[in-house]
Amino acid sequence: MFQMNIYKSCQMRIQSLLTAGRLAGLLVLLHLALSNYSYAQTRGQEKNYVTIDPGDKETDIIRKAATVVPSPRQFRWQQLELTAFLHFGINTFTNREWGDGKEDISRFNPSRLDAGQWVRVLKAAGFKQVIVTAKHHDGFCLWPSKYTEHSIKNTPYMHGKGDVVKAVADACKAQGVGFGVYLSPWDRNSLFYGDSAKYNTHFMHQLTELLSNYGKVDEVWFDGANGEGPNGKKQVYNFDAWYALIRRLQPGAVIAIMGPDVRWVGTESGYGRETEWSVIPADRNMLAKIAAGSQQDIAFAPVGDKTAEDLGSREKIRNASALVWYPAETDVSIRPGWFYHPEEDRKVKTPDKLMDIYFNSVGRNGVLLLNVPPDTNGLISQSDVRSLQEWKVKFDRTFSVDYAKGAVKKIISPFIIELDLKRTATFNVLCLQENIRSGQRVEQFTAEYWDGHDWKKLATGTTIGYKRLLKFDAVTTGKIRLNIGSSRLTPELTAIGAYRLAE
Ligand code: FUL
Repeated sequence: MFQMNIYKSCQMRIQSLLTAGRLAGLLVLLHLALSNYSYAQTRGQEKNYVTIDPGDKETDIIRKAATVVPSPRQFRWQQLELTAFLHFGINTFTNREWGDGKEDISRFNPSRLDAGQWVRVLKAAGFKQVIVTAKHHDGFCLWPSKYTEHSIKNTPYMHGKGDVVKAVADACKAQGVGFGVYLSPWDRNSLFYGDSAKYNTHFMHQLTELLSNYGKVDEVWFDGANGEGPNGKKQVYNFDAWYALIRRLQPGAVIAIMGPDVRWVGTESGYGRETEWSVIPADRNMLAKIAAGSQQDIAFAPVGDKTAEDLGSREKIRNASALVWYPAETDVSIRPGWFYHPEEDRKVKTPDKLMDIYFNSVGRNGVLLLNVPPDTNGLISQSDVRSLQEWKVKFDRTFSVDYAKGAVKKIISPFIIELDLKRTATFNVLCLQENIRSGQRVEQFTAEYWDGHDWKKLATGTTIGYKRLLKFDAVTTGKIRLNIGSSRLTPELTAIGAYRLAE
């Protein structure tokens, strides 16, 4: 059952038990993870980080990189594929993107707020987890925090008795959707901000409220904005203390962006990297601290520019002192802005654009975090609902028929697999997945099809990771071949699927 869940997203699973290669040491064939999942779990170092020893040669480093695996919470998160952001707050009512913390919060009064509708719309569109902006940079709290007056408790909404964080948390629980909170470290309202120790304590109080009073929290999202405090004082965030608190109160939650579990992909366009490694260089000193037990289980310390073109190739990891599993989250808004603005009703991303974003985020080894901001009524507006619905129809039509399902697989060599579809089919999408519970390994591949006389190129690529989607001009064929040109260790694929993009 569990295995079914893991691999459900690509309908075709390589079912044959071609696991002769289980015998370690043998240079084996493509491991087919459905059959050797438990094996993969018990072998290797099973950590989401590894240190590089001074004597390690490049081959040792590559092998180490190939066996770094996601933590259970990272793995759960990766499988969600689609997560959503709900930017909602005082900015919704002032029609701004960034409030300055001086807003008149009596303007916050959604007339028909229905968090059930938010979650329903998103769930129907395929989203598995939602993150609400409990507090944005303006400091306005969507829950009745005891630690500030700048909160929903002092607005006309429900005569101060409203709690939007609770409404979202309850709707998520009722509908079986994951729940997360965005708590902006930058707070332009708090008088403590800039007085580092005081503000850090204040922030811990707010985090404690959010992590204690709303049931299970699956993701905590921090951005890196760090503006000046009053009088030009610089606020230094005590991230370590915040992480420890989150691990204590909500051990299952991934901590994203300014956090140890999930990395910002580096743009807000919705388009991830062509080559996306989930294993990247880390700071050895930081890892040493983890090992010492001061921050059990917090492996955070990636180094370098997160927007760079290449984060984890051989070139990048060659001189690393440590490596960490730190996967990419691709955040983008369905509209130009993060908050709702009526003038953007006609600028909502089209279903085709959303599909393209899916291919270039989830299909590039990332998780999509799509922002869908509720309007001043407190509802997701019709323009957004329509676009999401139409996208979902296309999505289902595209991925409901896997032309490679039931194909006969032939292992030609350790790095070549051939699929005989047993009929001819016309398709223009390939879906490849690696068994990331063993590590991310594939560095280069070419997919081909048999045109009746010869093998012809379909697509080439570098990384696969959790999922790689490839689009090409439609072909009609009875056979597909996958050539792994380069892999850090024996590749383990969990899926090869062939689909036709819906018109
Ligand atoms: C950024 C913020 O400054 C934006 O307003 C938005 O919330 C985005 C998701 O994160 O850091």
